Amino acid sequence: MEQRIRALREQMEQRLGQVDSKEKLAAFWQEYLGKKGSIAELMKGLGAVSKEDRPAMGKVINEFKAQAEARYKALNEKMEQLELAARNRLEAVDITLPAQKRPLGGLHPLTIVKDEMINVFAGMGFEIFEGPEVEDDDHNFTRLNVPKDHPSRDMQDTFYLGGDLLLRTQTSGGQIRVMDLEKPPIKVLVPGRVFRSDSDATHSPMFHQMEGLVVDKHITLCDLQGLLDKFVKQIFDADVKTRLRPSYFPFTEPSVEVDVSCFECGGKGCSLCKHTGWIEVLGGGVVHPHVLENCGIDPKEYSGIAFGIGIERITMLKYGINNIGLLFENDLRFLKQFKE
Ligand code: 2NM
Repeated sequence: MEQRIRALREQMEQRLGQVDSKEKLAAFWQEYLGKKGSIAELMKGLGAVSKEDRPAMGKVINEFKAQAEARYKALNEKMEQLELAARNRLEAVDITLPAQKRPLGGLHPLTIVKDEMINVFAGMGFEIFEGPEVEDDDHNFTRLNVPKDHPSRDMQDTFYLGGDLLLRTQTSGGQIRVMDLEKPPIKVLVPGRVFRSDSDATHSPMFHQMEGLVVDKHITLCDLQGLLDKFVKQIFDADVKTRLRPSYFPFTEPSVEVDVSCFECGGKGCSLCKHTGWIEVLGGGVVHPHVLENCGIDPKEYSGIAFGIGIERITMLKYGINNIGLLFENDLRFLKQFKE
């Protein structure tokens, strides 16, 4: 029996070298330490050994068992370490890899230009006020010196909502509200969406306007000219000139149309300025005394200037956009060109 044990122990040491997986290690355990394994078999065989030899033999078998268990334990630990190392390799995260770039949106060209315009006027001390898009007839027309059934109401095709309500055709109702709330000096800018039943390459039924109002003592048309001259120089080009042409609005008297010298050709004449050297950019005038009166401001003491600028128009001129529809279609191929 001793010989057999020695042979088994040698065989076991050889077998150890071949164990390179958890499965093979489990088979190793079964073979030597399992219920039907070699060591259990040897234990059974002890019965056939003589009484005198039995304790010594049992000791040798136990030594074998302890050795097998120690070998198994060591291998199992080594196997677990290898497994952990393999898993760490597989799950490793390279924190030096650059992060995946996600597509990021940009500002709409109308927003870019609106912000630029607000910055210019804020620099001149204007405050920003916003009025409602759904206006009443009183704020949109009557108190702006456009009485009921007056033909100038036909100048803009209005979307009526029934009753006294309508979609504002300009933001001037906002200025009326400011004059109701505050006494002069007033210096306010009212940006917002306006609505007119009009649609072609340069007109959209919804567009954006920015109106301004200054009311104080001794305000004149000169102040308007100076203010708007500074505005166009900052928005277009420091070299552009302005010119005022007489015009008509019911809420201003005198009323003017403001042109800038063509920033494309410098005034020589080109397709942008239709060979006139000048481009119309906005309208304004001296606030009609009736409008001030309608807001409880004494026109003998105070005077005002007001202007209205179409944000789409300025945007189209600045970026050479020839169709207003492009500003509302939200085609990414168009919008991407304005990403900073
Ligand atoms: C324009 C042109 C001329 C204007 C007038 C007023 C108010 F409320 F003060 F009477 N707000 N806006 C005005 C005047 C607007 O847009 C082309």
